[in-house]
Parts: sequence; C-alpha cells; structure tokens
Amino acid sequence: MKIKITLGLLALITALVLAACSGDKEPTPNDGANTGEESHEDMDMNKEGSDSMEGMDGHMSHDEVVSLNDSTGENELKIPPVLEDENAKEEEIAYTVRAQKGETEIFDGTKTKTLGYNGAFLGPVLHLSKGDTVKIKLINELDEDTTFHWHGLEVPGDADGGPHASLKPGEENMVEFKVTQEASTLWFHPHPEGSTSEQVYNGLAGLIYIEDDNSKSLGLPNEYGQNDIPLIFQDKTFDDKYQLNYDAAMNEDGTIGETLLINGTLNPMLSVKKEKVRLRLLNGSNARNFTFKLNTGDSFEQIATDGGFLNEPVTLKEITLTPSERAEIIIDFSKLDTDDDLALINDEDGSILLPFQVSEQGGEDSNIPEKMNDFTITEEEMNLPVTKNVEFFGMMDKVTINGKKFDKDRIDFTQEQGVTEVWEFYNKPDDMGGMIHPVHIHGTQFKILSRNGEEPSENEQGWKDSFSLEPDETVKVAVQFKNKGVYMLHCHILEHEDNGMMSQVKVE
Ligand SMILES: [Cu+2]
Repeated sequence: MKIKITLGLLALITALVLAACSGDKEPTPNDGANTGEESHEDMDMNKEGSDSMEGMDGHMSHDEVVSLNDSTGENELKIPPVLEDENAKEEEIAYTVRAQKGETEIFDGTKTKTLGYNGAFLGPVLHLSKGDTVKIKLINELDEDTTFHWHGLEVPGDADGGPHASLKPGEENMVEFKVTQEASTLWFHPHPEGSTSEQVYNGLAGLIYIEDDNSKSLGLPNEYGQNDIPLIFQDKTFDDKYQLNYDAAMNEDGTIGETLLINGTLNPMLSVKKEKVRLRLLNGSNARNFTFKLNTGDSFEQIATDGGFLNEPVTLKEITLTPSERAEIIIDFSKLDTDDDLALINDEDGSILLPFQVSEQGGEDSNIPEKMNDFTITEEEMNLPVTKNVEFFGMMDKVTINGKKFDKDRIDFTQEQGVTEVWEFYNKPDDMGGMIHPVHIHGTQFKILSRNGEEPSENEQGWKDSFSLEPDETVKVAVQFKNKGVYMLHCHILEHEDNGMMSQVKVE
C-alpha cells in the first residue's frame, strides 16, 4: 500500500513538472510545423528528466498522445481503385506498381504534396487469388531509394521487399511469386532502411486482397465499395500551408498527428444501406493505436484477423489495432437503431472517426456463417520448447531487440524452412514503464500460443503477422516459414523500425 502511494505521488509530481516544462503547447490543427518541433523538445525534456524519475509508472510519450480531431463527416469516404490485371491468362496475374510523387487535394482548394502508388496518394487494391502466379513490375519514380514490401505475404525473401531490395530513383525490378496462403486482407508499403516512416507518412501504402474458394463460398458481404469497405486509418499533422512536413512532425517514439485521414479522406463519412457491411480495418498509421468502437456501444462481429478468417465470428464491442494490424468486422445496420447518429469512434481518446449515414434502403441479403475456417493449434505446437527468445526494449532512438540495433550485414536468427518453432517475445520495461511495441515478422503468418501464459483472446485465435506486445508482457508464438530467404522482424512503430528496432531472420 505504501509503495502504491509513493508511486502515485511520484507520478503526480512528475506530471506537474512535465506540465510546467511543456507549458501550453497543446498542438492545434494546421500549425503542424510548429507543434512538431515543440513536441520534439518536450520529448527531449522528458528524456533528460527520466533519470530522476526512476520507478515511475507509465510512459510519457504515450500518455501524452495528442487526441484526434473528430471527423465532421462532410466528405464521402474515398474508395481506393482496384488495380487492373494486365494478364488475360488464367491463374497468372501481372501488375505494374509504381511509386510516385504527386499532389492531392486533401483540403478543399489546396494541393498537398504527397506520395502514392500508381497515383498521387496511397495506392490501389491488388487482388490475388490463392494458387495464382503473380508477376509485379516495380518502378521507382521517386527522388529517393525505396522498396516494395508485401506485408503479410508468404513469399521468398528475395520477393519480400525488405531493406535489401532497394531500388534507386528511376530503377525498375520484377518480382514473381505464387500465392499459397488463404483469403485475407494484407497491405503493401515501402521498407527502405532508415526512411520507411517518412515514405509511409507521405502516402505510400496500399491494400492486397487474397481470395480463395472458401472466401467465395461463405456468402459474406463482398460488393467492393458498397458493403465491403476498405478502411486505411492514418493520422497526420498538416502545417499552416496544409503540407505534410515530416521533419517538423517527426517524433522518435512514433510520429502522430491530430488529423485523421481514412483512405486519404479528410472528415470522412460512409453511406450505407440497412444491411450487413463488412469493414476491412487497417491501422496504417506510423505509431497511433486505435480502439474501434460504435458510439452507441452496439456490438459487431469480427470475422478475420491479419492473415485469414477466424473459425467463427467473434462478437465484440471494441477492437484495438496497433500499427499494421488488420481486422475484418461486420456491422449489421439492419439491426441497429439508425435514428441515432451512428459513428465509428476511437475509444483511445473518444474521437469520432467515421460517421455513418444509413439510408432506409435495404441491401444485399449476405451472410455471416457460423463456421468460416479451420484454424487449429495442435497439441504438438503447444508443447514445443521455446527455441528463440526475443526481447524488445527501449524508447526514442534507444530501441533494441536483444540489446542490438539493426545491422544489414548481421543475421540475428536462423530457422529451417517448413519447421515450426516457438518464439518467446518479451517487452522489457524501462525506468518509465515502457511502451507497447507492435511486433511484425515478414514472410509468415503465425499463431499466437499464449499471452503471459494465458490463452489469447478469441479474436487472436487466427493467423497473425503483427501483434501488440505490452510492457512486461511475454507472448509465445508458433512461427513457420514456407519459403527461404532473409526476413525482417521489427517493431511497426515506424520510427522505432528506422531507429534500428529490427532484426534479421535467415530461413534456409
Ligand atoms: Cu516500438
């Protein structure tokens, strides 16, 4: 009891000291250039002060996450285009993906300099089917090096687009792979060493949909843009000229902003019919966590994780996604009281993310089947010994994995192709408590076996490629690589990744 009081007092005093240090530097919309620098100063102060704050609970930077502005709902949500297959042959797909610079009218009447794939901002959806052979021509039309990483795809290391696959400005490359995994919602983004965060922040991100016989037979809502809606959530800071000034907004512990964009849409709103609507949620932000919830408190069904369908729909009132995680959920608007102002909110700060406008029109009679998949964790997998220990530690630019920073020329782990190993992840707290690190492993969909020795929640009992690792938490994961190559394992707070919170796994 005594200890608790002491800690509480310490926290209070520290909070007061910090409040005094940071003054009234509450960031306001559209003066990002200044707020960015200021929050940077704040961070440095926090760090300097940290020595005298030993034993402090909680984490400064994440306790002080600036709230998102509410969406006013004045703009209909933009739906990303679907990329056209250039190949007429069956079971073969050919795409061209170019990374390019552009200008985008995010704010009415103003052009913002952005990056995009095959367009000025964000990218199209790439449709793949299980069993397909895929050829993708990659073109770098940026002024800087970039790579094309397929997040969640189980492909050979040389097609994965990690930091080794860098293309210089003007360069092209071709990757070819076979789709061997089940239906899921994946995504793609750049992964160049040291500048992933800036390139994603400026707009390089797109979705990948994989279909298979199962997904086609389930009768789920699947009218793209009608009742099957992609939602890429990203937070940004715009400066007084409505530009994305990354250097000014940058925070070593993860760049966050007060302005929400969904699919690049400012103040988005979604019109739906009174039917079941499938939302494919991607936390595409550099660092912000989202806890998605309906403002009415009504429940929804989660049907898929990062890498595939859950065995059965899981009824939830909220779901948290850390950066790079995905979830597919279904909201049944025919069952909701639509006289209310319905909206998806972020329970982290109560902000309104996406207001819904529900028409009286009925829609498709789609289905949420009771059985969707046959994901299993075997007794054998549960009993495998831990053969890899991975410790995430630190904050700001002092982030490490097993005490080391990324080195392109060093292999940190090896694993045999096709062999399942149990990895144990631990997030070692620091003097200030520590922070959540979203862990991502390239080239594999894995199974979460336990969190702190307990069975993972129902909606994590499915294929995952990313998961949240809380301070002092131990997570056991069964990992198998179907292909060979060198793969990255890293924190998906993109600034942590760029600061070296990344290791290499060689699969032989
Ligand atoms: Cu991290």
